Amino acid sequence: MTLHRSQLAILGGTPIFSEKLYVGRPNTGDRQSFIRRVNDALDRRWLTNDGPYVQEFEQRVAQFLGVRHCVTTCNGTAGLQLAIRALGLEGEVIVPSFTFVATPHALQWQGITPCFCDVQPDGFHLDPAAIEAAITSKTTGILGVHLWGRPCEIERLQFLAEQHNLKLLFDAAHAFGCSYHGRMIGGFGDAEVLSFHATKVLSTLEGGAIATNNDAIAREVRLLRNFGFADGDTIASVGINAKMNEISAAMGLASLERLDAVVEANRQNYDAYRTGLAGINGLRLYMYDESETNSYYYIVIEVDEQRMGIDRDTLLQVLHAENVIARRYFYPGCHRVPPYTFTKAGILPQTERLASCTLSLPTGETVGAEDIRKICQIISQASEDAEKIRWSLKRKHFVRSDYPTSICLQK
Ligand code: T4K
Repeated sequence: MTLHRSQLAILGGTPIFSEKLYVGRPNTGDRQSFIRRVNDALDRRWLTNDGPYVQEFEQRVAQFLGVRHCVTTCNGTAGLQLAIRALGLEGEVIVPSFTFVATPHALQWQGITPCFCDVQPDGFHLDPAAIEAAITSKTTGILGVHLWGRPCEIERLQFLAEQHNLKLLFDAAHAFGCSYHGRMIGGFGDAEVLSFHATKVLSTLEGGAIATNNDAIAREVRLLRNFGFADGDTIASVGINAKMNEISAAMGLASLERLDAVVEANRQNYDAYRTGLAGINGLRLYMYDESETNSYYYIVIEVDEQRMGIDRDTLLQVLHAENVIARRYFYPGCHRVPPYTFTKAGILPQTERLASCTLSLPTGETVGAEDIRKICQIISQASEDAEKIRWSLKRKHFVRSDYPTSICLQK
């Protein structure tokens, strides 16, 4: 199907997709094996509290990651909270602002101040130079984020942590199935925290895990996730309830069984986007490092308004009008949202730049090559029609806000 210029929905045409296409549409695993396990769990009447599917899932994930311990949790945020507690973090912890708000929330929730640091000038991970400048006498750790499945500069962060006697924790919510220098993410730093939320490449509906090679940390997070119970009667620490249940673990196992197929679908989608977006002036698709193992799960573009003729937010409106529900992950940057606005504005230039020009596009098993061809056509068309779109939006805004409804004749 060819998209004609006059057909862009934002200019009055019919949306090219009749149903909404989402970023983060869940991959649902092997349905038969999920349902079989749900029935087993119901028959067994063991539904949570370290059940057999949770144990099997933990073993399989640990094996897959090549780590000594995988301790599952009810979600990734709780995993971060437990890991932060088990590492004994306090005072200030250095963290990027360009991340999902769960990262600083997990610190702030425990009375620890997230100390927002800018990301590298040419990338989207914590900038080691900025970290070094941000370390104070109150700093106890660095919390790096492997954003969009791309690993941080782990070696440099490790070096800084050792040099300044800081703990090193990674938010690996996006990075299941990705490697750094050939080793799977999960085994770096003092611990790494994964998310298995429904929108992630590996899903347990809601869920997460702490992966670590440190026996003491693993033991502590196991206690913390179960009220601090060391055994039936002994309470060893002030824990919470952050346990994964059997239905989630059943989904995790079913999801692991389909992981290769999901990654292959993601890879094909990434290739289709590369082809479809090539040659659009001012548009950059963030590439994967092919020398590493990737899940290819995040399709992120950067819009250069000057060269493309259209800004990111207008492109977002164009896509939404076509039922392509692209997302501005992670706008506007955590330092720009309450309760974190105490951070001085303007001191994180690269974060602010990224927050204003990046867009995440739909991918995953529910998105096909033909869908991607159309999405790329819309983006290309938006660039060509930028002037028309701008005028159309200005006119709509002007008509809506500046005139009484009775004389609103234009659409
Ligand atoms: N650290 C980082 C770096 C993270 O990105 C996250 C979570 C965490 C930590 C915390 O991990 P968890 O505690 O969540 O395990 C979504 C996810 O809920 C969240 O897990 C994820 N990151 C974040 C990046 O995205 P929202 O607020 O954007 O969710 P929502 O409801 O807008 O849905 C996202 C998209 O997925 C939409 O396009 C709709 C689609 N969707 C969603 C669900 C739940 C579906 O199509 N079906 C579904 O069932 O946070």
